[in-house]
Amino acid sequence: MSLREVDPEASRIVELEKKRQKETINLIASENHASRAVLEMQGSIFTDKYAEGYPHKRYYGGCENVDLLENLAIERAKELFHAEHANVQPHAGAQANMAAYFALLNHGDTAMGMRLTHGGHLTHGEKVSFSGSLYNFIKYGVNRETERIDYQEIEHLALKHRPKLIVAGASAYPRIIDFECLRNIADKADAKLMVDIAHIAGLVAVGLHPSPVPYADVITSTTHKTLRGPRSGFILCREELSSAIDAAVFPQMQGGPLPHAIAAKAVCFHEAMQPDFLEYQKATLNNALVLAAELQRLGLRLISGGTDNHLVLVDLTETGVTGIQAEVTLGKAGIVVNRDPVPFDRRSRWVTSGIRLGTPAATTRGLGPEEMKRLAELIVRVISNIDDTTVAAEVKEEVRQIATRFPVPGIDD
Ligand code: DSN
Repeated sequence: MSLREVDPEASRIVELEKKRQKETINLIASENHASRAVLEMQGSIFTDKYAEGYPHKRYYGGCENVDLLENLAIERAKELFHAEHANVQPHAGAQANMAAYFALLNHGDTAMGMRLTHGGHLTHGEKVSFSGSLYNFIKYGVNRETERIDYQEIEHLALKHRPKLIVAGASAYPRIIDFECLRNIADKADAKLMVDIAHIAGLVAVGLHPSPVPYADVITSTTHKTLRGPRSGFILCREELSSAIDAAVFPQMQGGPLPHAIAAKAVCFHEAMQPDFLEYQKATLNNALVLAAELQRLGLRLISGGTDNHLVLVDLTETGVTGIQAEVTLGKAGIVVNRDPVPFDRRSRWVTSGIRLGTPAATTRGLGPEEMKRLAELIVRVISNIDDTTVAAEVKEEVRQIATRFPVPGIDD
């Protein structure tokens, strides 16, 4: 029986979500639209299987096909990123990071990570996360003038605090990260280097962002952002750390893996090795550049003055509009974004002074530079008329007209 027949109430919510996705434009930098093939695999009968352990070393019978799929995903991840070892079992990015810490640190050890308010991530040592309560994280950030990562500060802090691990990578940082420089700092401080490429994995896979693989001891990632796969995570590492990483993922951190998600990751890595994936990533970058230039031309201030990657961080301080107001009102106008703190933000993390805009999802649907320019104009129009519900309604109708010209993979194909 179909979902509609079994559960009309839940099915109706799926239809509402399809309508929302089709009629709005998604500029959330950490989201994307997975292909029908990825969705099909994630909804496949591998959902039914338990497979604790690793290929050919399982705690359950009947794993011969899961073994084939997990090995396929592992080999593809290694090939895509030129890595020595891959673990494709983490359920998501936070779990990948937790396993990496379990493998590299003891409770109470000192590590370093980027401040959330400067673009870092909860699991890079924020107090409200397991990472900040289990470990002694020293935080680094961006330079107040350049709004770029302050590598001198990192070196100074690393030599002062002698962390066992330096964590790099970000959720809201629009610039290239210098992994070679971080490796040199880690070596001087006798620390290991971990890089979380959750946001930039798709760009790294095709060489449009320098790869951390030659420099980092461990690399963690999600698969659903620029990489455009299922909602999940994975870890890459040097061979010498493979046993420690594998043991940290299972049995230390997780129980049974999600074979349907591993299967969908295999498809995602395959798609990322196809020539059109490079073209997609180039278009994502170009769209971000166009969006950034147009927003600036129209008077908005961008953190660090622009972007080198798939995202733009807008500082709304001078407009008097808060991040939460912008997120809510743009949402009413059909432009889906998320609020974000800007470096040295005076507002709370709930309210914030910024919004983060990303182009991966819109580019997947085929929106190009012309649409980015128009979106920038519409964003500025909404922000300049933040209390005017008529403006939001007018913009919503125009956004709906633009959005419905561009099919959503998995819905319209
Ligand atoms: N929540 C993700 C993001 O939006 O960047 C990171 O985990």
